[in-house]
Amino acid sequence: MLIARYVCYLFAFVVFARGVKAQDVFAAQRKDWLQKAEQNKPVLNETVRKPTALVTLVRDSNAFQGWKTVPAKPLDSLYQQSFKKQSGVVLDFGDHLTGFYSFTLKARRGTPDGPLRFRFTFGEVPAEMATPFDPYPGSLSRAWLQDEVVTVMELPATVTIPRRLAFRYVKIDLLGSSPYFDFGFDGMEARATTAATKLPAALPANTDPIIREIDRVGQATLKECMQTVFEDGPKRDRRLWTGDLYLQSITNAYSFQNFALTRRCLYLLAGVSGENGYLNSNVFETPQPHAQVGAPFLFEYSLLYNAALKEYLAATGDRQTAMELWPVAKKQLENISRFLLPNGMFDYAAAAKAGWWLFVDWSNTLDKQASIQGLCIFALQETLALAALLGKQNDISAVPGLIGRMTAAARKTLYDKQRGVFVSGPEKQVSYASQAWMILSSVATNTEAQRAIKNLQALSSVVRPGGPYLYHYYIEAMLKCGMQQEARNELEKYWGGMVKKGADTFWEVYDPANDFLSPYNFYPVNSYCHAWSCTPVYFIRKYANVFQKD
Ligand code: RAM
Repeated sequence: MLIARYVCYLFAFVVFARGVKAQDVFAAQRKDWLQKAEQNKPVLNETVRKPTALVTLVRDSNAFQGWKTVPAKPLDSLYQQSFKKQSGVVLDFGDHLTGFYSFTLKARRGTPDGPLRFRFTFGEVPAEMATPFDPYPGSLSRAWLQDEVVTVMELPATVTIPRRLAFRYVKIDLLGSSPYFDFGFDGMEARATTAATKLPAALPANTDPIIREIDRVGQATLKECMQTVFEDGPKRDRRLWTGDLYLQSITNAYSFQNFALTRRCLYLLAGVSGENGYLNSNVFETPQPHAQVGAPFLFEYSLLYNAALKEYLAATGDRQTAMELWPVAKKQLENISRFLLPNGMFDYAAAAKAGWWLFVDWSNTLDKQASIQGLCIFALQETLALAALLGKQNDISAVPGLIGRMTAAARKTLYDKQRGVFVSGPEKQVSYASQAWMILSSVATNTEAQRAIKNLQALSSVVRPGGPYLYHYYIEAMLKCGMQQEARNELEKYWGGMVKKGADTFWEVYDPANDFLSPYNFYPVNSYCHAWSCTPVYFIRKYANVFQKD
């Protein structure tokens, strides 16, 4: 009797447990969303690119990361002479490219009697050609670094390196050859790919030259990241991240306008959302779209999806897509209430303790309380705007009240009236991040906002932005509160700083005071063509009256 009862309990438990597991919030829609993602996959535009010069790497303490290139011999000398004495040569393709590299070898003298072996090292910036990769101290896979050993068994041969590469420079070292025959290169090229085809309009002739340069490099950055998704970086991590998508898609709307690509990314992220309905921070495309198992939930990225969807709808008027994805956006908001304290503050410490990733910026010292509070309010406002465009306000009728409560709590807890800045955390830390998000969420009035930004310059222990991602929001905040000239100055100083240091594409990490900064403990593994750095194009074109006048 007793045993029968236990068996019964066990059965009930198994059914319950399976029932819980089987409860996939978007089970009914997933297949369709992934199909739509597939239908919107772009056919990549291909261009054949050839090297333009042979260059020499030169140490220069004034150059970015201490290395620059200077013209060496004419390109022909590579092809017209034996390669045996040219090992270590560096070729310049003239500009950043993303694609597949091929080379052709021919025998020059004697009979090829043994294999040849080379190391090709591809780099986005000169220092990647000059910095030894081993012993590798980095925290991400060593294999992201683009050095490839290739063995060629027979000549003549044309070989394509299977891995897609992102580079401007390639160094070729000879690792093995036979003394009984001579050989040389007979040609090389790269098949460059991008999903950006339509060219953005030219800027007016009287646009300041530095703005023009920033716009050109920004466009190149976005173009290179536009592959079969908006990648974060074509060298690394080569995948779609929600936070990067938001910035890329708003920039795309003001430049290349490949809206099918944005649509694809929105569907992809929805299609691989967790069974709980919450979005993953990033997606891999092959062999089947999938998320990274066990990756931490990146809270604010899931919320920024809503902003991306709203901006997509506003730019395209594509109601059908927005309607289909509306349930995803609505679902993400649930997480805000999960750690909401009765006083209206989001309990960021509890969320972090529960394993959520609160990113905001690459910074070890930043306190994220104010930023996350601001991000939540911003996302609520953006979702409300999306609902208004779709006539779905009734679906989220509690949101206006929640915005009010969280705003009031932020003002009470985070605003230091005396010092005229927003503070964050138990130490009442002052940072660029906190001011930016308090402004973007409209917690600050315009007067308070302007005062806070000005005070940042005067205060001594302020946590500065760690990279271009936060710089974007800082500039957007200044534009929002009426500091147009200051926003332009900061954009010119920061992104113009990269241009002056020779950037062909904008970088993932940039600290004007430290060229060697890396979140991954090894600067060559940083990405030097990075999604979240492309947004000057958005600023310059959206706020034409600020940036396009001389
Ligand atoms: C890195 C990438 C990516 C970013 C995440 C948070 O892996 O730089 O762009 O979104 O971090």
